[in-house]
Amino acid sequence: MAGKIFILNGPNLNLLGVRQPEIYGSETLADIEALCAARAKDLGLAIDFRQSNVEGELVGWIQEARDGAAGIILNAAAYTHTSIAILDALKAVDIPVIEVHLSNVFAREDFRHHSYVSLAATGVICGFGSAGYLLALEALAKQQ
Ligand code: CA2
Repeated sequence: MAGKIFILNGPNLNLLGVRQPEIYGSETLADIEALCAARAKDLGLAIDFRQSNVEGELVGWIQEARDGAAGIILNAAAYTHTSIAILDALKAVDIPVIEVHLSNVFAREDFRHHSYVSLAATGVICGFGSAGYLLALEALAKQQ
C-alpha cells in the first residue's frame, strides 16, 4: 500500500491519562500511539501519529496529507465542534478520513453533538476509547 495513514490528534489530548480517566480512560496518548503502531504493522499499514494544541498546525498537517498519505484518522478534540478551518482543509483532501472520539460525544453536552469534521468524514467512530483508533485503522485497511 502506498502512503502512510496520518493519525492526527487535537488540543489537550496530550493530557490523556493524567486527568478525567472516567471520561477518556487511563491510557496516555503514547500508549494509544503504541497500540496503533502494533495494529498498523499487523495490517501492513504505515502510520504517522501526531498531536497539536494549535488549530493551524492541524490544518497544515491535513494539507500535508494531500501529498501522498493514504488516509487520515482524526480526533480533532474540541476543534471538532468549532473549526471551519479544519473542515475546509478536509474538504480539500481526496483520501478517506475517519473521525474518532474516545468518548461517546452524543451522551455528553449538547455542544459536542455537532461536528464540523463529520461533514467531510468517510466515517465516524466514538465511544470505544482507544479501540476506536484501531477500528479506524481496520476500516482504512479495507478501503485500500
Ligand atoms: O472524546 C474525544 O475523543 C473528544 O474528541 C475529546 C475532546 C473533546 O473536546 C471532544 O468533545 C471529544 C477533549 C480532549 C481533552 O482530553 C483531555 C484528557 C485528559 C484531561 C483533560 C483533557
